[in-house]
Amino acid sequence: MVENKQATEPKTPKLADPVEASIDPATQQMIQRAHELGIETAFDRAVTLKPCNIGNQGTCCKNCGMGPCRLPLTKAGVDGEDPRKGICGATPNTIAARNFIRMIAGGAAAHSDHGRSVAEVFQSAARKETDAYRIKDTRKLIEVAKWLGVATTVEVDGQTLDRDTDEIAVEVGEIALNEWGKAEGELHFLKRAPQPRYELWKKHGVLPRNIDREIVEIMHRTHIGVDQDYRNLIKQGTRAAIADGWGGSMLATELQDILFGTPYPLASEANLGVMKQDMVNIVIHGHEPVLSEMIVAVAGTREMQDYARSKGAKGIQLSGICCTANEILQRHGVPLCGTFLQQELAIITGACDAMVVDIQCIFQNLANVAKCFHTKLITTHPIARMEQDNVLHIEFDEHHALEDAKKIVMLAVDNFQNRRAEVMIPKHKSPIVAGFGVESVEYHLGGVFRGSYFTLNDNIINGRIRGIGGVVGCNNVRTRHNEGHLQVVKELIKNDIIVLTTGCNAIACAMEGLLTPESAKVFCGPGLAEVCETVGIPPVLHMGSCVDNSRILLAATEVVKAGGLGKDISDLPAAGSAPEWMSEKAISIGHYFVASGVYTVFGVTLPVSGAPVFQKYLFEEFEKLYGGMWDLEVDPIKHARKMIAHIDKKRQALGIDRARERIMVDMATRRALENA
Ligand code: XCC
Ligand code: SF4
Repeated sequence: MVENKQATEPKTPKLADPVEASIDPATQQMIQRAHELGIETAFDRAVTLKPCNIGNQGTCCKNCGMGPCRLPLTKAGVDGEDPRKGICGATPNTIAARNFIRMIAGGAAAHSDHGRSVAEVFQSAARKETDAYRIKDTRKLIEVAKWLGVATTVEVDGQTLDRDTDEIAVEVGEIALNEWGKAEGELHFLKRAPQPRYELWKKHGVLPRNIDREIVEIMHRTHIGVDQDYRNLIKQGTRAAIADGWGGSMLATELQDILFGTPYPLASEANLGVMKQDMVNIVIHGHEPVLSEMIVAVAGTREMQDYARSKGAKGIQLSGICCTANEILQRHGVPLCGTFLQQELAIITGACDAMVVDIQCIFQNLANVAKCFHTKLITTHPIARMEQDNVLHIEFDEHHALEDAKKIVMLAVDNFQNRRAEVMIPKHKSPIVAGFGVESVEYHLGGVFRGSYFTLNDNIINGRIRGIGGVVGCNNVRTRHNEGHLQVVKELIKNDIIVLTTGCNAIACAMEGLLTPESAKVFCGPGLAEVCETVGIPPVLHMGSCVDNSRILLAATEVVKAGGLGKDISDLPAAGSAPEWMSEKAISIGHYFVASGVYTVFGVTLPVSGAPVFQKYLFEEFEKLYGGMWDLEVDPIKHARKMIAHIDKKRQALGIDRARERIMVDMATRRALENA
């Protein structure tokens, strides 16, 4: 036996099947390329590293040194009383709820800390401590000032005059930063929600006091021997999630818009094919646009373009991965290089002269991949560094922002001539229109002179648009890359549901060509197609990065305010989805959607299945409490149909289900007339 074993050949590592791993041809091509070059990616690791079945169920607790206590739910399930307990007696519900809200804490912390960084830069800009940043959108500054309780006018000799915007900005900065740690009161932006929603939160005792406190309290409550009632635990999870969506994330979005400009629709391109063989490729990856804004500014200068030419390149091509990509796309039209799961592949093209990363969703394996090429991998944020020694760290500081950005761009340009022979950039890319937001939806659907949400509401009421789907979130290597995203979105628009998208779902839709007005004719039901063609918008509206899910909350609020569709977000014919989620941030987003009254379906898996009572609480009881609830559906078509069924349920409750039937007849009749 022993001899036999020695005689066997060393095992070749199992590799991912490119076609099974992704539906995107560029991604398939690059996975194949990685195999040829002997480079391992996340797709390969997913084949050999199986997920833990107990963690997957949410029932592994390692919150103290007596554990980890693992309480798997067997296939047979539990009949009668559940005998499972940790050493301390914690039930599966307690354990799953603790784990779940710790995920919310992680996600809310990530979004909100990003918001805090932006607020700090905002403060420096307002105080004029930096030349690199200044207030760009004063209209939005005034609007946000009002929500933060900052006076925008002054009384002088009995006359009301506009207050100096510099003064307003300083005060906005101070009050905004205070939202993270103020000792009293509640978050200012909560009042932006429809009033019944605010009152409901108040009634349930989940109005967040300040952002940091709600996150800290989760860590306290989930410590051994504190909160041991899943209902009370998730209540704090709700409070922290609201502090994310209507607090940290919303502040990030609003302050970024004021500093860098509110996005308006613009054209660009998406997928690995945006990289250029004969240009210096700088790929920007992460989430915070504070640095990438500067790189965009610097890379576009005559000086840097000339410098690139002096090194034999035709110029500098910027592109982005993950949400930093979405940020610089929506404000500058910088093309999208790819989604979360394409980050390693961008380097494997051999044409990435520098990958610049900030925070969140950055694979540590990028360093190992970069080692196989000439690529400079540059970390820039003090809280996000890598242990590998081929990684450069150029710490970015808003006080010398332009210098830092210039250093990075020059490093990339200098590296162009170190490229080796093995460049292979996939040809695939799609044209896109991105940069939608609360303001531009109003503009497009209402027109210049009567910008409002009435037109959107009219079209929902008359049934041309059946409802609204918010489809967002990550890629997850446990499911075929982009397949869930695209099947869900296509099924929705086919059924006349307009889709608002952010994050990696937005990038997936971009790569598929769904972000063009022309796609309406190809993929949409007749009602939605007609609306899109009339106003010239895509059926899938790119609303930005993951913190910009706050735009979806505010757009939903505008729809409520425009009238005719109920009094609260939970009355709207709308549903949320994250078909390929993976990050803790997605859990926080999912939960603030639910707490805001939205039925929200996740794909892949949800770490609550090992605690059926807690799961039922989230999936069913929550609807009675908040009007929104969680669901899990792995099959993308069923996933979309569940959303559609919910939307139809809401249409019926509003009494507008009949209208939709009529409009369909009308359309057919009209078509017949037109053709006659
Ligand atoms: Fe990250 Fe924001 Fe998820 Fe994409 S969608 S994988 S969190 S980049 Ni936010
Ligand atoms: Fe086990 Fe309880 Fe400790 Fe968790 S807190 S590891 S369930 S003893």
